[in-house]
This record gives sequence, C-alpha cells and structure tokens, in this order.
Amino acid sequence: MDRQVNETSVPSNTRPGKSTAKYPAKYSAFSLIKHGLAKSDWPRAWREHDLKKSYDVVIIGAGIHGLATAYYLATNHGITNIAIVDKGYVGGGGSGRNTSIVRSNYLTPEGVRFYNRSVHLYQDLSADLNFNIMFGQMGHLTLAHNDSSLRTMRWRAEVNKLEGIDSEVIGPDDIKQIVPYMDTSTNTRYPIVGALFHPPGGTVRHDAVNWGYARGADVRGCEIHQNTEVLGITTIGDEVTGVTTNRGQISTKIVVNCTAGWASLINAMVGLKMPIVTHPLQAAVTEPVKKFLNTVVVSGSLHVYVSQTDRGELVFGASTDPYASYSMRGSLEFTEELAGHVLELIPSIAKMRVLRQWAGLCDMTPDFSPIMGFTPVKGYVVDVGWGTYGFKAGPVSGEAMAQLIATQRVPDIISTFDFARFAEGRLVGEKGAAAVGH
Ligand code: PYC
Repeated sequence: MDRQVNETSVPSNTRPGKSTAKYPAKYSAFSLIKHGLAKSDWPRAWREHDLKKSYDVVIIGAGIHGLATAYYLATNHGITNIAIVDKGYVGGGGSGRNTSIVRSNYLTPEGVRFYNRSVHLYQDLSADLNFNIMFGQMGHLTLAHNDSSLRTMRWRAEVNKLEGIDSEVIGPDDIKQIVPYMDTSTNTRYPIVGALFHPPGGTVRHDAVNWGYARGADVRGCEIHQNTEVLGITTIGDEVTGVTTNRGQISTKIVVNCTAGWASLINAMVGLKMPIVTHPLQAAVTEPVKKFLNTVVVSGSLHVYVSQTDRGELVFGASTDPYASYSMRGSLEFTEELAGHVLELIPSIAKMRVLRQWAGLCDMTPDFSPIMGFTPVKGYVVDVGWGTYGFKAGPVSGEAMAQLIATQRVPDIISTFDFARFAEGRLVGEKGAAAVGH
C-alpha cells in the first residue's frame, strides 16, 4: 500500500451512479402510487442480513459519510463486498441531527474546492439516487455586525471568486431586499453592517439523503447492519485483520472510521489518538408558518443560523455547547439564548412557538478541518473530525474515500486533510468560515 502518492481528483463533471443505477421495479413511480392506494406495507428500502465472516471493507458508521463511501465504492469502483455497521440506526447520529445547510463559501482555497465539489454532487443527487433529496439552493447570507467580521467576509468573497464560486459582500439595503423581515436598522444592539451573500448555498432534506444513499448502496450489493456495535478492532503487528462486534467477529483488511461523536473511541481501538474534542451542538424547530424566509441566514456574532423548511418550520442552530461532552440532551439555556438572538434579527417572529429541540455531537479539531485518509495502522482509514461541517461534506467525502480505498492513493481533493498535518504544522484554518463563532 502506498500511503504517500497523490492522484488527480475526480473531474467535476462526472455523474457517479447515473449510468449504473439499477433500481428494482418496486421503486418506480407506479409502484409508489400502487402502495399508497393499497395501504399495503411499503417495501423496505434496504435489507437485513446475517453478518458474514468476512468482507473486503468494513465501514463503521451508517451516517451520510459511511453510506456515501459504500455507495461510491460500489458505483464508481465495483467494490460491493462491504459491511456498513452501526450501533444505532441509519442516519441516527449527526446525519439526522444537523440543520442540513449546504454551501461552499469557505475561507481556504482547499476548503472552497472541497465543499464546492459537494455542492455539485448534491445538485445531481436526486437523479443519481432516484430519490428526491429536496435540495433548495435558496441562497445563504452570513451577516457581519462589526468591521472585523466584514473583513473576513471580504476575504472569503475574494477566495471564493478566485475558485469560481458565486459569493459577494453586500450592504444592509441589499440584505433588506433579500430578507424584508430582518431588522437592518441602526437601532439594534448589534447593527448589521454587511453580509457575505452566497447564492448557491441552501438546504437539503437530510433524512432523504441518508435513505437515498442507504438504498443506493443496498441495491448495489452492500450490506447495512444496524444495531451492530463495534467492540474492538483486531490487528496483527500494525495491520488491521478484523472487527469484533456484538453480533460476532468479522475478518477484513480495511476498516473505515466514518463516525461522528465516537471517532476518538473507535480510534482508541487501534491505539490511535487524534486531536479531537467532542462537543454537543443543539438545534431547534418551530411550528410551521407561511413561507417568509427565502434564504439561509447566519450570524456569527449572535451565534445563530436559521432557515425555513418547505413545510414552513424555522430550523435554528447555534454554537457548540462550550464544554466537551457526549450528552445529547437539550438545555433551557440554549433555547433562551437562541430566542433572544433570533428576535434581535427578526423581531416579528416573537409569537412563534418552538416545537422541538435536540443535540448532536461534533468532533472538533484544532483547525476546524476534518482528518481524512490513511493512518499509521495499515488498513485503518479515517473520515473523522468533522466539527460542525459534516453533513454538507457527505457526498464529496464518500466519493474521495471510495477513491482512496479502491486505488490506495490519496485523491488531491483531500490531501491537505491528512492526519500528519498536526505533527508537521500544516493546519488548514477554517475557523473563519464556521457558521457561528465557537
Ligand atoms: O457550516 O453552515 C455550516 C453549519 C451550519 C450549522 C452547522 N454548521
């Protein structure tokens, strides 16, 4: 295995899955109507299996990263003897707990290129997966409330433009045109002085993406094993030989860590320690109202982001909780602070009621960038450390990890996210592009 060689990344106009999709008739539009009218049981979107003794690849984590990796391994490289194991259920971790924002307006050229590839994959994903992922590119506004954040927005806009991404800094009058309900006056505690406007940004329906990838991987022969907890990873010398689960032992030469929240615990099974600290991130959703917010709005200074779903609910998120924890409980402090900050931006929603709140786990790295690629343990590869960026990166990560596993070479598009960068002082500082200050 050659761990050091880089390879040209996949060209941006490829359409993985398009030509090879072979969904059975039970997924046709006619069959959907038939099942709807007959009120019969819906066919399962993916099958259950006994655990085999051996697989070519074992992927830990049935979230978007693990499922997309399996899907692209099968679709782009013909590797299908894959088990995706998860101690919970498909999309039950960060992939079902995020606020589903997709954008590519990052700060570093590496980040911009990487997330832009994901935006392109998302654009074609409904067709590729034969599953409506409801990707709405309604635009994305990151508000600046002071000179220093405006300077960062300008920097991002310039880097974005150089990479061919639609992004520009606009003033309060233009912001008011895009979001008429926003208080852009100067009478507020934190007046809005400008914003980074990114028209290709938007949101997807996260469950649909998870389910679409799960079904696509299943149809191509990969096995999804829910309720299958990894208890250990076996090695001989510095080489992976298998995985011990609560359902039995599997032998394999390749284990992929695609977990969020539990990345450090899985790494410890092969004796690896990475600079990852896990923090909860909370989110909330309101009752539905008539559509009035046609873009994603983010305020780093006020620690809040908000979008409106097609059903009319407002989906809110904030910064990560300020302490390391594996707890996924919501807190009253979060809701109180969130409400206070949101009302400074959009005072007219004061009477809306919050219906639900929840939390997910974010594996934060020192430079707010992921850790992807080979590790000192042969056969153990990682796609971890996603902090608060993981969901939007699912498609490009899956595509790149599949290429890395199939070719045993690091694709250019992820080469800067290697584990060695921390020891070698090559950090990829993306903090300035975080949705909110952390
Ligand atoms: O990176 O856009 C983002 C984001 C939103 C919520 C968490 N991360």
